[in-house]
Amino acid sequence: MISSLFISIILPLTVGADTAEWNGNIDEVVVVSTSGQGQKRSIKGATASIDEHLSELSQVNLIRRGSYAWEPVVNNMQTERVSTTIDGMKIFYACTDKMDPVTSYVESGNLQSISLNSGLDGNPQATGNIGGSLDLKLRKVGFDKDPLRLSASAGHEFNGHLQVYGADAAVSSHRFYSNVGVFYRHAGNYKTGGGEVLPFSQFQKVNFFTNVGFKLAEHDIVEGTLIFDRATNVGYPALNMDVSKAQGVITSLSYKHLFEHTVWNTWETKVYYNHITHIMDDTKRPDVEIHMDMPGKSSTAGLYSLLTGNYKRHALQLNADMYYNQLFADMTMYPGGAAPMYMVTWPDVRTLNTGLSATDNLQLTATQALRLSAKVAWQQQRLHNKEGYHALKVFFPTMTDAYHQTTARLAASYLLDVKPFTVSFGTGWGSRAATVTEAYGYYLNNTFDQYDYIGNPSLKNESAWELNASLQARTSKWNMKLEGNAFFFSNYIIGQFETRLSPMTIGAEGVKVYGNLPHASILNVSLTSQWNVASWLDWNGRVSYSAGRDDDGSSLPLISPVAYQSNLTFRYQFFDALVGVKGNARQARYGEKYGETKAAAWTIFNVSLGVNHTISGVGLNLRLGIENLFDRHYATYSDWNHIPQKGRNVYANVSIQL
Ligand SMILES: [Cu+2]
Repeated sequence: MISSLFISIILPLTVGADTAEWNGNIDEVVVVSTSGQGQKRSIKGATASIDEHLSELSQVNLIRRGSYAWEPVVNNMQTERVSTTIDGMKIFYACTDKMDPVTSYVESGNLQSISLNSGLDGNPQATGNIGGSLDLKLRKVGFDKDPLRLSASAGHEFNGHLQVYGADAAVSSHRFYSNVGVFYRHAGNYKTGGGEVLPFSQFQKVNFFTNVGFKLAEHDIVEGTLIFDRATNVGYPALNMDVSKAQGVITSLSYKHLFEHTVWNTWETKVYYNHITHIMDDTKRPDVEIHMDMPGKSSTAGLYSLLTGNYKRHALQLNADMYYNQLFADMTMYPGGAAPMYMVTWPDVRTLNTGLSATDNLQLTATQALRLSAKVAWQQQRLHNKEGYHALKVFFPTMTDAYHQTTARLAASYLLDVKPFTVSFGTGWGSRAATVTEAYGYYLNNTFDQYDYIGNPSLKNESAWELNASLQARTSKWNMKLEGNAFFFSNYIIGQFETRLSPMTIGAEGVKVYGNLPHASILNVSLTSQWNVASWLDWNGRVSYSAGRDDDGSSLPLISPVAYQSNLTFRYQFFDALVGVKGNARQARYGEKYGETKAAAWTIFNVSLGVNHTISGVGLNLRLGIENLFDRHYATYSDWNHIPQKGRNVYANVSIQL
């Protein structure tokens, strides 16, 4: 099937989705758990965090401000240019400092898989996805499976004394199913290479999850989800503040009709609501000159309706969606001996967004396929907080308290499969509206370049053309793939120097206001290969190159240097062992103009040993490993303010399925 050809299996430990769901548009999938025997597909085993699962996707990098809540970067584009949805639900972070990417409000035990659509060809619910879209697929046991299945997992990492515990149950019958799970993580401060303790790298998290499904009739299904996730005492060693509480409540209810003997396959309509509370805390930091309270909250209500079908050689998806999001953040400063100072940093922005999307996977011949996708979205924004609105109006006297934007994306790709080669070409165009921070943020201190940032309500939509191509050659024993994509932006949104304003944060270098650059470009190229050397030995390797330029040819910040990794996997009966190396070259080009400092080259080695066995219906999965075997002291380009990574880390994880 041509649809499976769109799934590129990069690492031997990532496999394609095993659901019956049509997934022709997905570029890459990492399986977090399977509904079958409950085996997890991560190098670290059952207790790996979502961030660690995300790091297995070859197009994803992670910006790390501490041990917890890493920010996914897709095709070298951050949150602003990436859509993240949970089972198609929109959810927006509540921190003005990006401490809480939405992936931090779920736990890996909540998920079946994470799918990535690269570039402008997003999943149906995605908007603003120039770099790509991530959809976190929730774990659903489904109907007519084993009546009861229980699983439990526990993990310990010696560096930082990370403890992970999880337990979940799944019940299934012909008319009803349910998953219920609880998860807990706790970590102290970790040691960097050489043995020094990194203060404020601790965290704690609890998560409760349930999913239920009922059959109203043989072809009519109602499904519901509830996730409660609370992180407390989270340290951010790269920032000036920590988080005392980050809490998410995620709910949904959906109705699905399955068609028989028609063009249509499924029609699913989901309503959802989620609420996030984020409370920052600097009370544990020494030498705080001015103590600050900085809470933020985000709530989103939405719905989507997705119709899928097959007509002759077409596989179609039609989607309508709508969401209403409310974002508010403020800050109170307590200068010693003086009256507190209050300001609104996100002026209670209410966004109503409506979109229509269509995709068609067209099987032209047995060896050729064409894929087309399009989405158009209308957005209305209103600033409900008068104080925040008037503060911003001082800088933008002509601004109003309401804005409208229309955004769109179009993508087309062609695939030719002539054994042993597979060739693909694609192109697309898409636009995004400025984020709330970019349009209306007020004196948000960015510790990356030490500037205070002010939003700009008169920003134009950013847009980009994308070109992509790949060439894959494979036999039964080996597989090699060269792929690349390039994005050519117009009105690229980035902070620009504003020398007429003075900063508010003590120690800040100055003020930047978001603006549109006429042009910018981002290029990514990678070569991956896999070789099944013998029945007991696999080898895989990957090397990638990326570049980002602004309108005058200067390097954009946070673009990956040359990165490489290679693994040898040995298998014997139900044992496997892995020896891996990964690293980055020196960051030859870095965003000096944007306040970035150069990251040094690094190489680390990892080893692990796994046992994966089922004895009389009881599945056992054991994983022992050492990360950063030689205790190298290093920081990657995406470690915020070059906070060092973990030194040598010995871990042991176990999971049992009944
Ligand atoms: Cu925060």
